[in-house]
Amino acid sequence: MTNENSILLIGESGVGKTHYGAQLLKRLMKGDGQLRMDGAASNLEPFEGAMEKLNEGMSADHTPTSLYIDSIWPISDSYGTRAELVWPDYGGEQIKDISMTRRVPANWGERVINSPAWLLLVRLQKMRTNDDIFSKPLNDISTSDKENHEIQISDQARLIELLQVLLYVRGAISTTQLENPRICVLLSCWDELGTEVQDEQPTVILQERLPMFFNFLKSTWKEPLILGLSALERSLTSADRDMEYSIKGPEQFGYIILPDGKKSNDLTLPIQQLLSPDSLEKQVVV
Ligand SMILES: Nc1nc2c(ncn2[C@@H]2O[C@H](COP(=O)(O)OP(=O)(O)OP(=O)(O)O)[C@@H](O)[C@H]2O)c(=O)[nH]1
Ligand SMILES: [Mg+2]
Repeated sequence: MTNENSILLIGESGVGKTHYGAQLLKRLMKGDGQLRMDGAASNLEPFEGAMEKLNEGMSADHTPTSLYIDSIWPISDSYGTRAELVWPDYGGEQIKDISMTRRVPANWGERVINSPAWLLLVRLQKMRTNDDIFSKPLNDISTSDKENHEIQISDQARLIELLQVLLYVRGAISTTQLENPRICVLLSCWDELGTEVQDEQPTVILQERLPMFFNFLKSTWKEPLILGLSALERSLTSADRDMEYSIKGPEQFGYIILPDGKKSNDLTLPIQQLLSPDSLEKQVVV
């Protein structure tokens, strides 16, 4: 099987991979976005449970750490182009392990090398930004807890480390900016960011919140795509049902934030962009 339409979905635990997968699957089946399901999908197990929970207005569980399943979705776009999308679900600890140990298991190595497009999910609410001279007087930083000072790299540095490890494995070391693999950074759980950022451009928010990572991304890739994602549109819990959600149906919820800050409720857009770049202008007009 060729990998030309596989997406390497990269995201640590809790960034929203499974919920996005489940919502995306629902949209593809409903078929009112840029991409739709065109044939029988296989290996849907990881998402079935999550879709059931969402139907009830509840959130789904954490994916078991060691699980890795490639789900295969035959899709087509509005121009009739067909593709087989390989969409994985896995326990996000596998990603954290790669950046912490700097070891890439053989099966991950293969995926990293073969996939034409990387989709990195980053949940800003979960990223800790360390104090530096801009947020705290230098005195406070240098005198704090010298004794049991545990050296830990910052979350931003860990993300950069991760991408560098993956690029190294792929052999994509270059003095010019990369065109391949294509990359899209999806700022997930956008609804958590509060109302003051709702109309901001995802690029601006990423630059503000994770400046070092943003600069790495911009200097490494020629055209990194940065979008916002709220797969659920609001927080759900695993204990209480959100009645409005279950009455209206989860497919009425969720949105993408486009580069210009506008909302689109077509959750298939990032995939469509990664599989056929150059078409965002066409999309935005729609
Ligand atoms: N507010 C809000 N919460 C979300 C959204 N998407 C997912 N969540 C919540 O975020 C948590 C983690 O989402 P998952 O999809 O399970 O994350 P994951 O990346 O699959 O995590 P692992 O399975 O541990 O790798 C869940 O409690 C979801 O309810 C969203 O768009 N908005
Ligand atoms: Mg999961």
